[in-house]
Order: sequence, then structure tokens, then C-alpha cells
Amino acid sequence: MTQPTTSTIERTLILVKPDGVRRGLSGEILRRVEAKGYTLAAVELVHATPDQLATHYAEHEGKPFYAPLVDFMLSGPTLAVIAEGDGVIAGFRSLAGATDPTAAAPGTIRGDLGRDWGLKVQQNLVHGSDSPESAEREIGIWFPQS
Ligand code: IDP
Repeated sequence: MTQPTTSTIERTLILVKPDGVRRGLSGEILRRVEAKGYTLAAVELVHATPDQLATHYAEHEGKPFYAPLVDFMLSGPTLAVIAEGDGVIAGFRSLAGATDPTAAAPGTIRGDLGRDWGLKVQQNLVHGSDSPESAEREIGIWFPQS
């Protein structure tokens, strides 16, 4: 008798933020995503616009870190990636580690590669969608042609 299998193939939006691109870490970050077994479905270097960032970070508008975050995201190109795989949404967030690179666990992208920037928590190398709804919304922002 064959066991029923449950598969949760998903897609997520990953961003290598401007600090990651500037520091030449895009390849290392994508290597970790692929080594985990996820597939890269689209990769594009994007210079974000203020409108794109206002939509992407709408939930943070009004918070003290919002303006510095948007300024930072405008400071250079971002690598936008669609990754696919079983459980990739939670799986990539686990690979990324805690938001603050100083607190992120060793073994994670932010824990291994993120620098202690003092109060500049926004420079934490990567973004990953946090739910299927966010993933579809964010993919539409960064890959409007898709
Ligand atoms: P996440 O990226 O780990 O999901 P969120 O809480 O969704 O974290 O915040 C989005 C982004 O906003 C973070 O990745 C980080 O760049 C920035 N951010 C969040 N909290 C702070 C803060 O307290 N200070 C500075 N930047 C922050």
C-alpha cells in the first residue's frame, strides 16, 4: 500500500538587499538557497523605485525605522529572486535567521554573514516573504511582468 504524500510546493520572494549585493555575497546567498534544495525560478538585478518600496514595506510605514530602511533600499541594486520548493517560505526564513544580524544564530545567512551595524538593523542582507499571500503580493511588486 502506498502512503499518501503531502506536498507543499510553494514559491517565495527573496531579496538580496543592497548590502549583500555591494559586499559580493549574492552568489554565497543563492548557493545556500540551492544547497538546501530549492529551485531558482527567476533572478533579476533591480534598482528599486520609491513607489515599489512604499508598496513592499507598506506595513512598516510610520515606524521609526521606515525612512532609513527605504533610503538604504534605494542606495544600490537589489537582487530579486523567486525561489520554489516544498515549504520554501518558512524554509528560507529559517535559512535567513533573525531580523537583527547580531542576534541571528550562527549557521544562518544573517548570523554568519550579517555585520553588527549597531542600530542599522535594516542592513540584514536578505528579505524573505512570510506567507503565501505575501509571496504572491511581493512577487507582483518585484516581477510585475510575471
Ligand atoms: P524580517 O525582514 O526579518 O521579516 P520585518 O519585521 O518584516 O523583518 O522588517 C522588515 C525589515 O525592516 C527588516 O528586514 C529590517 O531590514 C527592517 N527592520 C525591522 N525592524 C527594524 C528595526 O528595529 N530597526 C531597523 N530596521 C528594522
